[in-house]
Amino acid sequence: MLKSFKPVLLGSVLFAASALCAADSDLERVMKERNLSEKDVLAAAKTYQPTGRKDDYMVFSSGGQSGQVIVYGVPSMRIYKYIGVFTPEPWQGYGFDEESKAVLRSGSINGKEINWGDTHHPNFSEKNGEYVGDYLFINDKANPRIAVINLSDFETTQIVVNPVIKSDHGGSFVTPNTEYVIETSQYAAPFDNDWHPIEEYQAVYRGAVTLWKFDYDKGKIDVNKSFSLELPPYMQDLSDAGKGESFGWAFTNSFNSEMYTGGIEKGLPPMEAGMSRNDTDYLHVYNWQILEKLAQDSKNYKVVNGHRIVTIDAAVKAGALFLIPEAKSPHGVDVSPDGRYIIIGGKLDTHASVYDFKKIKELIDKKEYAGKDPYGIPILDMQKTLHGQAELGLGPLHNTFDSQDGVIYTSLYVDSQIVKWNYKTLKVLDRINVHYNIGHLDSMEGKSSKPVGKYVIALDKLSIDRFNPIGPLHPQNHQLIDITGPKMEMLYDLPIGLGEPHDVVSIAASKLHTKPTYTMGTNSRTGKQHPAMTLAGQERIERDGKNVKVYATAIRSHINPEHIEVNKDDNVTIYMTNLERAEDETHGFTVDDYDLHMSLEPGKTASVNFIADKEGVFPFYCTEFCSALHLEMFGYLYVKDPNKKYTSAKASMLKALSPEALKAEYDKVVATNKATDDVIQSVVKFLKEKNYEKYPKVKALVDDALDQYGKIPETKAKADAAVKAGDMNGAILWEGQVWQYLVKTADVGLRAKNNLIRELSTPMSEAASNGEKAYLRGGCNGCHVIGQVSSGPDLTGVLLRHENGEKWVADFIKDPAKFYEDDYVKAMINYFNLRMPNQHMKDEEIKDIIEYLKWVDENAGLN
Ligand code: K7E
Ligand code: CUA
Repeated sequence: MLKSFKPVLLGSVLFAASALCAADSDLERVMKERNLSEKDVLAAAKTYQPTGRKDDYMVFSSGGQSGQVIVYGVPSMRIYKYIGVFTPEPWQGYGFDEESKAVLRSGSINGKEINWGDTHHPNFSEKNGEYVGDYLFINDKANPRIAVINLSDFETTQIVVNPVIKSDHGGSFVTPNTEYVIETSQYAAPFDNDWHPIEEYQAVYRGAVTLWKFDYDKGKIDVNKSFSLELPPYMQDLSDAGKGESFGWAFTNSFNSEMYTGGIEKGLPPMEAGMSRNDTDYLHVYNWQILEKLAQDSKNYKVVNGHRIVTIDAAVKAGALFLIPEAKSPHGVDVSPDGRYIIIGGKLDTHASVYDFKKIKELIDKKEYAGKDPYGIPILDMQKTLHGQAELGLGPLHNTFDSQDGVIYTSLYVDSQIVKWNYKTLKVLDRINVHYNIGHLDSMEGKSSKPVGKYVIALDKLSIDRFNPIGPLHPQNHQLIDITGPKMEMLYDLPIGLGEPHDVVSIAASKLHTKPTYTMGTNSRTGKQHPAMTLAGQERIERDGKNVKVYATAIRSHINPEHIEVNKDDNVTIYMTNLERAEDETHGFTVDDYDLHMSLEPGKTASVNFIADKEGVFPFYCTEFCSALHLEMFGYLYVKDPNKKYTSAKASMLKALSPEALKAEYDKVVATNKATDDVIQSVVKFLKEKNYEKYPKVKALVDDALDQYGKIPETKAKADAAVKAGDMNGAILWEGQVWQYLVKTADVGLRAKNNLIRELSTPMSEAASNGEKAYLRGGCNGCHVIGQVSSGPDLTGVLLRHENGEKWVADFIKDPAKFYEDDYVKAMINYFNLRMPNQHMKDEEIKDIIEYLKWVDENAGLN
């Protein structure tokens, strides 16, 4: 096996043709030890991201019963974030600070707080049917709601509650220019909130599709401009919006054309039997452009719970609603990228059905109907609208598309397979086993009008034997499959440890434009400036009767104020602004025992509100390990009962230091500060000489460093004043604070310097870059550290150290032993007590290494 392995790998991405013998024998050994096949290693090479390498696609997965959205990368399948949506998420402070609570609580239903959600279908904002990485929408099936997530910071900014339906499933689907977000009911129920017995099912119970109007510029659903269409109680299911040819239309499945109502407890056959009795159910076809107009005239709609519902009658009269029989109990309905075909998974049928919108439209235009349903909705003939059916296997559920014309991938739930087929020719092309019981699947941007393909992700419901056991509740399994070749290739299994994701959507990472930090004082949930934004020097505590407002700031590494004193039962609000401007300098904030938390990314202002109903002393602290003095970033909340008498204990138990000891300590701090400042000055000199202002990223870091540095004079003045006043203790503490600022300045300054060096270094030629790789592969860095003497000599300038340096170095690498008796080399061997070994470099590699060393010399001045 290993014999046949070499040629495969030599041609592969994993190793350049110049791979060393040493390297592939290591590989062979690891493969043997870990029992990996060639295919495994190839799959690893296709998914592995070396440290620092970023993913090509970002995947947004519904979090199922967790009520959240999970974000991971492709091809690495590394998880990036869990976005709090319908459920509190403490890390982000979601549901624990006031700003996010306002969002979460806007999802309350009829006054009841809802703290969980069953998320099913995420979708991106679209332009011309193509994904735009501005917004993500997701539905909650259990408590029919839609959430809007702003992709500039991956935060949930809006939740709307459906006023007329009681559960949803066909959401959230987006029309091609994000005009509307579609949400369709699942289980029929009365629109109003009254009691209606099941005998009134056909008369009063209803389904509906809600068209939520999206205001793109505001990034918000406009509830007042949104409306619904009344539908029969057929148990509507998944939906999709038409595009291209079918623009303006939308399609929704259903599974209870029987209008069966169950009653197992009364001895009646169960729902599952009654609802799968008919051979066909109904595909609903409706035109949202016509409905939009109908919703402007009150004779076409009724108002329930303050919401407009266009009636079935009005929609039928206007030619905006039709039914087409579909194979019984279907599940997914997906419109092809060009909008011409509508593909429906059979679920209980082994077929997928392909409907041709052209044919549908012709029948509609000719008003050629096969009949009417009991609600008067025209029915179009199934056979006359079908392009055809393809026999795929057991339990076809969902579809996703490829960049190749006509190519589609369909999940088979019962068979645990993905079938690749062509919806135009109706031919099956390939199939692959997945593990196990797949629901949705998604190729990259696979449901947009321009699918990329490349990979398919299989969302497997069961994972049984795939992972280490973690108890009876198993993770879901998201499998990554390579679809670039004629045969699908399994690459990777990702256990999902948070809820049952139903669906994912994927987008090219380049289409996401996230902000690195907030504009100072931003309320991230509104995107606007927070009215309680507090800048340095504005920190204060305001009291108005029982209402106490604390305007606080956080910056490495203190919270200001550090002591907050309130009376028992005061209504306390702490507004906090993170004054940091540097990326990734997040602080968190909590008050112990009060069930509060906020996450403060740089520039963010958030707040916590609570009734101080418990008397005592409560530490509050920063919850992100933000600096070397993060543990010191805390303070105390004192809650005092104003009606109680307290006895005081002895104030201090420490003996005072002698004046000499104090003076010595003071001198030591001052000397340390001087030394630290020298380091800073050398960094500043370097930065200035190299015109750091020209590099925005470096400049941002330097600005941040100067922020810290700028606080020194004021602090230093306090120290000096303390010396004058004879308060040496105070002087030491203030000088200590000066040191804090110096250290933070130095920390950020050095980061700026490293960044600048990266900016300034000349780009490596291909040969030099190959040389660096050969250098690393050969393990040269084990002894030689560029820029510094290590267990071998520094190689900076090595080419200049010898006459005819390039040749000398090349010869030396080729056969070091030849030089062992050479005077210079002998001296080196003695000094380092090591001999340069023969690394068996090929000539080409040696040439490249010389190029690399030239590059090192060119950039030597940057160290
Ligand atoms: Cu689970 Cu789209 Cu809600 Cu199918 S759905 S599996
Ligand atoms: Cu701020 Cu830890």
